[in-house]
Amino acid sequence: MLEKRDFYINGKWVAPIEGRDHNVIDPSTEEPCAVISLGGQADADAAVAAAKAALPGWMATPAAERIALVEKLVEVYNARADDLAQAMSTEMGAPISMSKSSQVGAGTWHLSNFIKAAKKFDFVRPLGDHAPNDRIIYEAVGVAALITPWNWPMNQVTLKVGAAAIAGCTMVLKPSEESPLNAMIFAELMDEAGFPAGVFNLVNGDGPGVGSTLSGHKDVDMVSFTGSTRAGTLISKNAADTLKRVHLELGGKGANLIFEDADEKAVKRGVLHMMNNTGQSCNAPSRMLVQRGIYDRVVDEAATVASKVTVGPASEEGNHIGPVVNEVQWNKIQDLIQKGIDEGARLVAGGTGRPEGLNRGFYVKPTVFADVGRDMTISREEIFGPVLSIIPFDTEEEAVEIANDTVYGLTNYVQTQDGARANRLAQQLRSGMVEMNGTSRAAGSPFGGMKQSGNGREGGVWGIEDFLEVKAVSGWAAE
Ligand code: TXE
Repeated sequence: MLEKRDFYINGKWVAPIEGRDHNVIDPSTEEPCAVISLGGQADADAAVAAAKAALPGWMATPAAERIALVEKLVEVYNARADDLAQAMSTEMGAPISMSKSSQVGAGTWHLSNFIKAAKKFDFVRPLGDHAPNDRIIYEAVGVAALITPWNWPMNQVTLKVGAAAIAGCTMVLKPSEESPLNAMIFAELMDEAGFPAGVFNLVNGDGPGVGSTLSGHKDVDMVSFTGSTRAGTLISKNAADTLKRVHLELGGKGANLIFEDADEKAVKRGVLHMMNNTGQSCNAPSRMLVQRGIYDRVVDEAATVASKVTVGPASEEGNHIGPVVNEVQWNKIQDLIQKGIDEGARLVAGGTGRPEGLNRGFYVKPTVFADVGRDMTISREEIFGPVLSIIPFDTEEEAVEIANDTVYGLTNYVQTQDGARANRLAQQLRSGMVEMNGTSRAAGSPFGGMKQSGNGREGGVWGIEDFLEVKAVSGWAAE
C-alpha cells in the first residue's frame, strides 16, 4: 500500500498541519489501494500563502519563460505517462489501455495546444489604429484555486494548470479525494519541470474542508472548478463574499439527434460514445433522440451494441469498460435505472445489479432504455453511468425542442447527411459545443457549457484568457 500523506507546498513535500487519513479505494476490487491525508483549513491557508508570495515574481516572468516551463512539463509528463495511467486506473477504474491512450493522452494534447496558442498570444497589444497611445494588457487574474474531479483526472488537471501557468497565475490544486494519486505524480512533474517554488501547490482534501476554504478564501482571486452542478452552486455562493472570478465546468445531459438520413455507423458510434469511460463524462450523449421512421431499427441496434460491450477490471488490457468510481455513484446509478423501470421506460439492454461474474467491484451493466418520456427522471438527471435513454421524435423542430429542454447545455450531437440541416441545428442547439456526424473538435477548440453546465471555456486560447484580466491603458509612451 502506498503511503502518500504529504502535500506539495512552496516547492516542497510537507506533512499536513491538520491531516486526517483517507483510504483511496480501488473500484475494481473495492479494496483500499493507498492512504492519503485530507487536509484542513490550515493546510489550505499555507498553500494559498505560498501561491500569494510567488505571484509577483511569476507575473513578472516573461511569457516566453513560462511557456518554456510548460514545454518542459510536457516532456516530463510524457516520460511518466505509464505511472500516471497506472495510478488513475487503480484509483478511478478506467481500463489501463484507455488510461494510457485517451486519459493520459488528453493531458499531452491540452498542454501542447496551450503552448501553440500562447506563442501567438500578445499579452500587450494596441487597442487599434485609431488609438496609437492605448494598449490592452492581458494580466494574470492572480492566485487561482483549481478544484478537479475524478472522471478525466489528468484532462482536467492539465486544462487548468497549463492555462493558469501560461497566464501567469499561481495556483493551489485540490484534486478529487477519489483520484489523488495521479495528481500527486503530476505535482512531482511540476517540480521536475522546474516551476519556481509556490507557483504550483497541491493540497488534498474534501469539498467541505479544503474545497470550501479555497473557494471562500480572501487571498484567492479565482476558482476554476470542474464537478457536479451541486458543488458548483455551493462554490459560487461561497465565492460571492469575495467576488472572486468563478469558472465552472459542470454536468451535462447531451442529446444525440439521429435523423433518418444519418450515416450507417451513427447508432453504434452513439452507443459506444455513451459507454466510454463507463458513462462518466460530462459531455456523454446520454439522450439519443431518434426520428420515428427509423426508431424501431435503431432501438434494436442500440440494444445489440450495448449488450456486446464488455465490463471488467481496470487492470486488464482491452477495450472493455471498467467499474464506476465508487459505491455512492454505483448506488446512484442503480436507483436511476430502477426509476427508469418504475416510470415506464422500456428496458432493452442491461438493468440493475452487477454484470454476471463480477460480484465485487463497482460494475454496472451497459444499459439502454427505449420509449423514454422527456419528463422521466432518466431524461432529466445526469446519470453518470453507462445508461442510454432513447427518445423518439417526428420533426426537426420537435428534436430541437426536446434537446434544449434541459437545465444543462454542454454538448449536443447531430447525425444527418443534410448539410444545411446540420448547420441550422448547430445554431439552434443551446450548448457550448455541437459535434456533427462523428467528428470531434479540433486542437485548440474551446470546451465548456451554457446554462447549468457552467460558464467559461477551457482549452486553447480561450482557456488561457479565462485566467487573464484585461487592463486598458491610455497614454502609453512611444518606445
Ligand atoms: O462530484 P463533486 P461527485 C457529476 C456527476 C456525478 C456527480 C457527483 O453527475 O454523478 O457530479 O459526483 C469537490 N466546495 N460530476 O460527488 O462532489 C470534490 O472534493 C468545493 C460531473 O464526485 O462535485 C471534488 O474535488 N469543492 C463532473 C470535486 O468537487 C467541492 C465530474 C468534484 O466532486 C465541494 C464529476 C464544495 N462544497 C462529477 N464539494 C464533470 N463536470 O465532468 C465537492 N467538491
